[in-house]
Amino acid sequence: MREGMKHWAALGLGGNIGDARASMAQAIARLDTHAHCAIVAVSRLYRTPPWGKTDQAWFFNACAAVATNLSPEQLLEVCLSIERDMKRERLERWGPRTIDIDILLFDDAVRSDARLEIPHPRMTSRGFVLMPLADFAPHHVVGGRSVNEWLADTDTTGIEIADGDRGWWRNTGARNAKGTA
Ligand code: A4P
Ligand code: MG
Repeated sequence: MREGMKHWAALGLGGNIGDARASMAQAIARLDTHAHCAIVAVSRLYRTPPWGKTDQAWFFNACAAVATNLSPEQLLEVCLSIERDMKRERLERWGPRTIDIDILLFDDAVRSDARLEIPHPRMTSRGFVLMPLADFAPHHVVGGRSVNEWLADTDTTGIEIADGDRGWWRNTGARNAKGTA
């Protein structure tokens, strides 16, 4: 954990419009260059069949861990502003999107209000969240069970590794984020 950054958060990223891989890389790079956040782990990059609304393009998904001294609300604001900058289209629930950034975990916080629910309410039933999260936090306990235990009970049919190099986000992301972080 970087000095002064006392909190740990896990984020889930996904997208299925345009160059979603580049958008996700850019989002992670922007978080890493933020004055109050530092990326401490990134999962492999996954290619996943659409969940919920199935008649849409496949997604790219990944997870990242961030060290931060922001509050959960402030971190959500940072994530939403990155989404806005990347012109995310919010047309329909569970529908196509350029980029979606969810806060999955924030330390051991449990909270549920209209604006922010932690742990993310649907994370323990989604293979596209649990598989990447298990790359760096397999033993983290959520709702009484480890990430690996939830994963063992989850349908992961069709999920593929698109890039097994955990540094997949560095090239495109760092270049694109320059001057915009
Ligand atoms: N919000 C509350 N809690 C949180 C949290 N923990 N993290 C609020 C982030 N935001 C949180 O979000 C609406 C509001 O939720 C935010 O403004 C915040 O105040 P949204 O992202 O606009 O809503 P949404 O994403 O359209 O709906 P929802 O239910 O969050 O969708 P999901 O759960 O994100 O699912 N299939 C595959 N394969 N891969 C995917 O990534 N994603 C979805 C979207 C569906 N199917 C998918 C994928
Ligand atoms: Mg969301």
